[in-house]
Amino acid sequence: MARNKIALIGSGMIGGTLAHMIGLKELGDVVLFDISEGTPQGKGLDIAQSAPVDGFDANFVGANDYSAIEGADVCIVTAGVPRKPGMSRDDLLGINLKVMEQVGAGIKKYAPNAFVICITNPLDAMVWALQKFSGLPKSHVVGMAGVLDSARFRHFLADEFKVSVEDVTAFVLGGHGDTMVPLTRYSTVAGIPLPDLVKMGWTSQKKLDAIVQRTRDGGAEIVGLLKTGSAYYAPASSAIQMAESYLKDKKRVLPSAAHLSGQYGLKDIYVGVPVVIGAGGVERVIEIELNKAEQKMFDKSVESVQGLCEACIAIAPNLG
Ligand code: A3D
Repeated sequence: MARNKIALIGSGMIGGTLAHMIGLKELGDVVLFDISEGTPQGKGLDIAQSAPVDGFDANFVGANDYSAIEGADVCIVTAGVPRKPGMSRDDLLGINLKVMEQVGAGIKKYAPNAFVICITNPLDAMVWALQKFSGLPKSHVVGMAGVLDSARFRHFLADEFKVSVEDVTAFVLGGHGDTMVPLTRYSTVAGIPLPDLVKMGWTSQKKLDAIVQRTRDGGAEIVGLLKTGSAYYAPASSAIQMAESYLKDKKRVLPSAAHLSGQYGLKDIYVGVPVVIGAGGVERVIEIELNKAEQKMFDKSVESVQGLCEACIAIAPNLG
């Protein structure tokens, strides 16, 4: 059986990390694509030279022409620009929307059967635009944010409780931005919901609130430290988990920016919700019940995503 072909559209910090992880996990052959000449070729060669040391078999091809992604099973899109300190994700909209138009055309022409995972920010608006520009089925275009936001939440919680990250599950809903909704009621340590852990004296409500806020600001904290760009290790790991669930038909339940067509009372919008990812792409959107306070936070988050989509339409009226 031939190996899977995974195309990485954008070979910057996340793209390079993705390529390395795909090799280490032997998920398939990799095409690194970028407009920057030499970058994808150089990274591909460097990673290929690590293969004999780490003992994995995969081909790594660097390219500046979309024809190289022909027939890809999965495309992971990071093309565009990341944030610098002081910038919000939304400040990237104008530049990255144009990039999505090119990427969408490239995927439409050469990899129309792929499962596409978008990472480019502002995430919820970019994945929405990418689906429209590419014309691929909505089940096959999804955005990565929830796995990362949940992972950040899990890390902070495990640190606070002094337990293994493996025993902490966390749920984050809504758009990938300052309005994201970490759901404490659905987040647990070995099945025990966080509000119960507060009652049990494991932590205080005040500390939990601070962790929720730190999760919301998780991306900005790293941008502030790095100064030259944004996070890339955890974003790459998160996208790999989604790709693996598709390629191996694992049917993982993962929070992802998915297209809604009536679920949660919303239409034609991408926003973070729990979904099942398997060989059919996004096979199911899971609708969970929200209490009043959660619904209010979710509505606010959705409103901000809608605002970004309207800003996209103002730039590219064909998206409307
Ligand atoms: P970076 O290292 O700058 O890589 C981006 C790459 O895209 C560069 O190599 C560029 O040359 C390339 N590029 C620019 N324009 C084009 C184009 N038209 N076609 C093809 N390639 C192009 O950034 P990064 O890898 O750190 O981040 C990539 C994106 O992911 C940014 O938009 C970040 O904001 C975003 N990001 C999202 C998350 C989420 O959780 C959603 C997390 C972290 C970063």
